[in-house]
Amino acid sequence: MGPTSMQPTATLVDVTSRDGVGVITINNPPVNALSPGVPEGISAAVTRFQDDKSIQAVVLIGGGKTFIAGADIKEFEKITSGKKRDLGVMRGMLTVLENCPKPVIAAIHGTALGGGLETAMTCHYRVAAPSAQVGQPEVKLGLIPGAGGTQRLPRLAGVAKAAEMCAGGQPIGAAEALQFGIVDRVVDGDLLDSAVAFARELAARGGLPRRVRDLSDKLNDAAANAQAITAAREALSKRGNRLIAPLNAIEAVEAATKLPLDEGCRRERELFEECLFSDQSKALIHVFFSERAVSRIPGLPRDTPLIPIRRAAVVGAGTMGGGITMAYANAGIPVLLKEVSQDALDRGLATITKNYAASVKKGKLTQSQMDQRLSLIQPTLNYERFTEADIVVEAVFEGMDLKKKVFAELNGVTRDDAILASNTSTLDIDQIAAVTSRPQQVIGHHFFSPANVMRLLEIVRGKASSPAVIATSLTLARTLGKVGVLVGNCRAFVGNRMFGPYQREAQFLLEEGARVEQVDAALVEFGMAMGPLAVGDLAGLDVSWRIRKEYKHLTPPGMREALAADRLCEMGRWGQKTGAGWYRYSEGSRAPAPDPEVETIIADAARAAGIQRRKMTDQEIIERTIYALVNEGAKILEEGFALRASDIDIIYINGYGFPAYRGGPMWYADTVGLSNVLDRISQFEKEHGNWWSPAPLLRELAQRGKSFASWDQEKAGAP
Ligand code: T1G
Repeated sequence: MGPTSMQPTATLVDVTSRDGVGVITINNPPVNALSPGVPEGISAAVTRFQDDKSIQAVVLIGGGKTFIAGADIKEFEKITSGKKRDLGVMRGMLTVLENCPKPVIAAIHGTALGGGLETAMTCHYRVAAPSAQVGQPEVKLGLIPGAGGTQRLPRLAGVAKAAEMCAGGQPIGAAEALQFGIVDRVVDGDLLDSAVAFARELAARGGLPRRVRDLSDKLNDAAANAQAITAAREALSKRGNRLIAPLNAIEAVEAATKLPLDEGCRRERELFEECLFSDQSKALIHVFFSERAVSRIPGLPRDTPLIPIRRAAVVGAGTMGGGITMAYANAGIPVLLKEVSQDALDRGLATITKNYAASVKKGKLTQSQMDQRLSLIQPTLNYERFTEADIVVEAVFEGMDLKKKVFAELNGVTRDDAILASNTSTLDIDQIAAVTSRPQQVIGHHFFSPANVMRLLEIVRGKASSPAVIATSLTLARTLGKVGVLVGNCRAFVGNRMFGPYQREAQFLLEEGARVEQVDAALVEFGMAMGPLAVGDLAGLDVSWRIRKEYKHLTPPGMREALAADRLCEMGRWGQKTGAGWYRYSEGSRAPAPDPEVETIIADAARAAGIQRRKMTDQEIIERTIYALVNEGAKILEEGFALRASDIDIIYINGYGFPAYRGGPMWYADTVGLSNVLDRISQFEKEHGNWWSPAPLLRELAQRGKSFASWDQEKAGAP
C-alpha cells in the first residue's frame, strides 16, 4: 500500500480540468494516503492552476473508493527512527491549498480521516457524498492531529465538537458534518459534477475565497470554550483514560481558543511530537498494521476461491451458541439455531431476546433493527433444514465425546461443500474432523464470550482444513465484525494455552504472599481489562479445574500444583456462578468482594506446600504473569502454532483484555528488551522451577539482540 519510495507524482496525482475548473485527483490506492509524492503532486497542481488564467477554481477529489484516509502511517516509523525529518512536505501542501487565491473545493467520498480531513479543511469549501465519513482518528494510533486539525476543526465545528472528535477519534457521517459546518454541502448524484458546479458558482461570486483560518465566530465565547474543554477533560477521566494522546488532543484544541492559528499550530506540533515519540503510539501503530497482517497467510494466495456464506446454522443455544447466533444475525446472515429440547431452545432464545432488548434500551439498536435480527434467527429441534446451511458452528458442551457425536450427525445432514466449524476452546480439531468423511471442511472457530461482542475469532486450522475453508473463515471473520487470527491445532490453541501459565503464576503468587486484590489490582493498573483472578471467577474456576484434572498425566515432573485453586473448587467455590470463588459475590451482583476466608485457604495451601510467604511487589506480580505469557508465546511461535508474534498480540488485545497501548504481550516484551525479559525468566527458573525454563526462541533472539518484531520481519522476508 502506498509508495515505499517516491513514485512519479504524475501517477499519484492526476491533473485535469473541466469547464474552467481544475480537477486534482489523488490515485494512491487503496486509501489515498498522503504518501511521499502525493503532497508534492497536489502542491504542484494547485500552483499550476493558480497561474493558469483559464482556471477559475479547483476541485480536489480522491480516485477509487475514498478521499484521503490520512497521512501515510508507514512514514511515522521513519520519523521516530530519525530516517526522515517530519511532516514538513504535507504542511507545505496545506499552506499552498489554503493560500490559493482561487476557490479550492474538497469533494469527499468514502473517508476523509486525519490528514485527509486536515487537507479538506485547508480547502476553502467542502462537499460530501451522503455516505462519506470525516474524522480525526489519530488518537487510535496514540497520536493527535498534527497538521492543523485541532486548530481548524474548532473554527468550523465549535470547541466542544472538535474536542470530542479529536479526543475520541470517532468519525462522523456527512449529515452530521453538514450540521456542524464541517462540510458546506451534501450532494446526491455524481460528486465531481456537483463539486465542479459549486466551484463555478463560487468563482462567479468573485472575491477572495473563505479560509478556515480566518473564521472565529465559533471561538468568540471564552466562557463556553473553557466549559467545553473542562467537560471534555472530565469525560476523559470518567472513562478512566490511560492514554497520553486524548489529553494532548484536548490541550491542542484548548490552544485554538487562546492562540492565533499559527501559534496554535506550533503548540499542536509540540503535543503531536510528544505523542509520536511515545511508546503508546508505537504500540498502537504496531496494532494497526498487525490487525491488517493477520489475513496474510503464507502459501494461501489472496485470490483463493471463497465459499459463499449466505446461510448459517448453530448447534447449541447456551451462552456461546446464543452469542454466535447473534453475531451472524447482526451481520445479516439468516441462522438456524438447534437445541435438543424445547426448554433449552426457549432459554437460549430468551437470552438472545434479552440481550437485544438491553441494546435497544441503551439506544445502541432501534426496535426495528432488533426485530429484523430476531427474524433472521430460526429455532429448530432437528437437522431437517441443515442442508441449507453454508456453514455450521457447533457450540455444545466442551467434551470430546459429545463433540464427536454432533460432528458425526452433521456429517450426515449437511452438504459436502458446507463448512463444519467447532467452537471448542481446547480440544483437538483433527480428532473431531476424523469422525466426518470430509475433514477438509472442518475447522475451529473459537469465539470469545460474549461472542456477539468480543472481536476475536481464533481460527484453528486442522491438518486437513482446505485453503478455501481457511480463506473463507478469515473473510467471514471480517463480515462478522471480528478479527480472525489463524492458529495451529495445539492443546488449548494459542490464547488459552498462554492463559494457563499466566493464571498459574497468579495463583502461585497468592501462595507466596500476595493478596487476591493485590494481584488483580496490579494487572488492572498495568492496563488489563480485568485481573486474572476476577477473570477466573467470571469464566468459572471449575472449567480450568476440570482441565487440570483431565491433563494431570501431562503435568511435567516436579511441577508445583495450584493447591489453593483446587481447594476452592473442592469447596464448590467456582466463581460468580456459585456466588464465591477468589472473591465473594452478593446475590445478582458481579461486583467482586474480598473474602477473608480465601486468605485462610491460601495460607493453609502455602503451609501444606511448605511455602514461606513474603511481601510481594506489584512489579514482581507483573513480571511473573506477563512474562509467563511471553515465554509460552515464544514456544508457540517456535513450534509453528502461530504465524507471527504480532498475531499473538492481536489475540491478546482482542480476546483477553490486554492493553492495546502496550501493543500486546510480545510487543511489550520487545519494549522491555528481550535480554531483560530473559534475565528475569532465568531468575524465576532458578527460584521457582523448570516450568520457567526460557523458550529457546526467546533465548536465541535475546542473545542476538533481536526482537519478536524483527523475527516476524525475517519470517515475512522483509529486509
Ligand atoms: N497510511 C498507510 N496505510 C494505510 C493507511 C494510512 N493512513 N490507512 C490504511 N492503510 C492501509 C492498510 O494498512 C491496508 O494495507 C490497506 O491500506 C487497506 O486498509 C498528520 C497524524 C481508511 C477506514 O488513522 O482507518 O493523518 O494490509 O484494510 O477496511 O494529522 O484503513 O492491504 O497492506 O483498513 O477499507 C490517520 C487509518 C492517519 C485512518 C479503510 N488516518 N485507516 O478501511 O481498509 S494519522 C487513519 C483506516 C494522520 C495527521 C495524522 C482504514 C480505512 P494492507 P484497511 P478498510
